[in-house]
Amino acid sequence: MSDREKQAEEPRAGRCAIVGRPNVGKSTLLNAILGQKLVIATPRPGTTRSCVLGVYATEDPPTQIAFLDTPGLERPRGALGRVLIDAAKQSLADCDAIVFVTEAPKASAPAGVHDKDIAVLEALEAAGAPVILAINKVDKLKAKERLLSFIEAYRGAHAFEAIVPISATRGTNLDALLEEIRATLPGGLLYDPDFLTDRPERFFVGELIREAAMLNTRQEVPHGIACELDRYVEEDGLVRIEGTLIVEKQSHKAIVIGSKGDTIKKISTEARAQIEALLERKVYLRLWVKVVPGWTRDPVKAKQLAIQGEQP
Ligand SMILES: Nc1nc2c(ncn2[C@@H]2O[C@H](COP(=O)(O)OP(=O)(O)OP(=O)(O)O)[C@@H](O)[C@H]2O)c(=O)[nH]1
Ligand SMILES: [Mg+2]
Repeated sequence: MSDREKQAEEPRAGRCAIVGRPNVGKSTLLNAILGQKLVIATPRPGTTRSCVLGVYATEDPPTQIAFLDTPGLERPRGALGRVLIDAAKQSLADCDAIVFVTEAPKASAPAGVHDKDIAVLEALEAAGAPVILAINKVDKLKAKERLLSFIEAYRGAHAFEAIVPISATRGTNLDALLEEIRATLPGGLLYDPDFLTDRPERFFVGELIREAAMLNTRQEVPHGIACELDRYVEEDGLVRIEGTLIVEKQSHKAIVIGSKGDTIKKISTEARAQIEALLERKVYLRLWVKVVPGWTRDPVKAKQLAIQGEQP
């Protein structure tokens, strides 16, 4: 066996942050790599509010990649925006590799590096770890030849380890992306073989409730939704959960409840189905809605509510 072949089979492990501007598909990518739904993903920018670890492991060749899903990086808007950006930037410290996710260009987009990616790139330069560019959503690309000039523009903006066009929803090219990440990692293994995440089940329960609420509301309402769990007990083979959806305006509370309570009922039914799939147990779920006026603009409340469920 040549040295090169031996190196290719050596165990390798490390931490890899997944970063990029909001809505490019970071969380969808993590779920696709793990082959299961771990983190929430919605069509609304600003879905992810804190960094979540998800460990990808395979035996062939022995590899463990501790991915960190992060909130989208953008110019901060309001106190909540600052909390999200601080969390994403912190994830860049101590990582062995970075996957920078961007989106394939829309037909109407000007040529070159996306405006909002320029600021993300500045944060990555400061981090110093090798960066792999993943160009996501290539399934939506109509004019494939645009991809070549897009790649050229990004190549000129940073010395990427590799540039890999992918589709997280279709699973396209994820093996190639994993191979590129693996090549940047140090030797050895780090984690217990069945270690998946650093968060307790109840964190993901709160996230699934927030996801259902975000998916069933429109405009500025999803941005200001948070979820707190008031009760979480296991008894008689079922899990009893009571949670409060927090909104920032009285008018938003009316939207979340809906006429005759239709919307909150729908949110509750969808969240319960997702939670039952996660816990593999029957779930009793009761939801309340509370207004905390302007919480996304208050630095203390934004921090508290954005990191709900996080271990102290
Ligand atoms: N067509 C297509 N849509 C995708 C792909 N990957 C993600 N999406 C969609 O893009 C939207 C945003 O996905 P997320 O995974 O929540 O994006 P994110 O980057 O984590 O967003 P934030 O957490 O807000 O920063 C969702 O509607 C996804 O279904 C893809 O490969 N192709
Ligand atoms: Mg996300």
